[in-house]
Amino acid sequence: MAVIERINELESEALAAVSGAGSTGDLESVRVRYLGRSAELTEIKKGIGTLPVDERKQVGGAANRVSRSLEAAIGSRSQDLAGGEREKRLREEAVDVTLPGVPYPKGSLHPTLRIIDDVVDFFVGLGYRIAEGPEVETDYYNFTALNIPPEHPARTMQDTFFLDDGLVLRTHTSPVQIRTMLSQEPPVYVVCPGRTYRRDSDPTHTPMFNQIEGLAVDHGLSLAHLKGTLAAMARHTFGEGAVTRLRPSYFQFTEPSVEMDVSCFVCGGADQNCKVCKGAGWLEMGGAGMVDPAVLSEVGYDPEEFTGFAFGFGPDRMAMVKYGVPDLRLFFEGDLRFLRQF
Ligand code: FA5
Repeated sequence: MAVIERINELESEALAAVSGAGSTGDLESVRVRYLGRSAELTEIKKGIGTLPVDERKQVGGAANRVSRSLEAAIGSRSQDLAGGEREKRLREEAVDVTLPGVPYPKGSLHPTLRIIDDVVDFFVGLGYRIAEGPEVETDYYNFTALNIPPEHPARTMQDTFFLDDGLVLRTHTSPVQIRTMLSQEPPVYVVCPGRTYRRDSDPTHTPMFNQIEGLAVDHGLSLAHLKGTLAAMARHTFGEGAVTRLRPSYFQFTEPSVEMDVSCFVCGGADQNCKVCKGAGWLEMGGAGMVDPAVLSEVGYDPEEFTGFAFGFGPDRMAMVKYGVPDLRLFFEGDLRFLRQF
């Protein structure tokens, strides 16, 4: 019977095509061609109903047998191909972990940030909390609450950038002391790093600079606690040999007030020509003192019960002396040739 012969021919043709398929994509085309909706075999099956009754069974049987045989052949070929393709992909995508890596440029920490991290780490290690405040401050927090009333000559000690509506760019981080004390009861132990602004520009002054404020308020704190804390901080930041000294100074919000120096860690005071300390043997780090009772009263703390000490360092200056940088303005110019040296 011609139809049966054709079915057998289709089988051999299709089996040859299945073995010849080189990829799972090819195999799918073979499946569509021989078993798909408009494949010749499918058409034959659709036409079975029109055949004479005695042929229907034979043709149907042959067509079904060939369909099953093709499906089985396609299934097994498909597994072989998929396995082969996976192996090929794994081979192609294999990574040689023994090859050297591709180096990529790395940034480094800004020298000021290193000092800030170092100093803040030290105080956090002592149990201090980190506090922050806004860079645009009200006149009240920047001056008045710090015992510097309007018209007081002490205001001229800091060249202020005034904004509208009684706002200023904060000239120091000391307003964070006030914000902290107003938001909590003693004991207080905070360290407050942040950006500050003054109308200054020369090799050791920039209009934007950083400060690190510290404040401790508790029962029985004295100048001795301040001195010990500052000395330990200097040893941590500049090395075990660092020695500190306090000089009398004046701040409206501390009484007594001191200026803190650290021994020159380059020459220790032994070299008249030292580039870092210029032969002085000492480097200035910042101001400090015992919190003025007027400031404690302003924030509602009882100055009879509590005492406190506060300090404000200039980490840019500290970085300048630690890394021997002659001009502070270099820190803020963003020149990569400069920054890459650290
Ligand atoms: C103050 O700002 C006080 N608020 C510090 C203080 C805090 C005293 C708490 C007592 C208690 P002074 O103006 O000295 O103090 O500044 C402190 C440090 O900031 C200076 O020692 C210096 O390191 C740094 N500094 C000040 N002005 C500049 C500037 N224009 N550029 C870079 N650093 C500066």
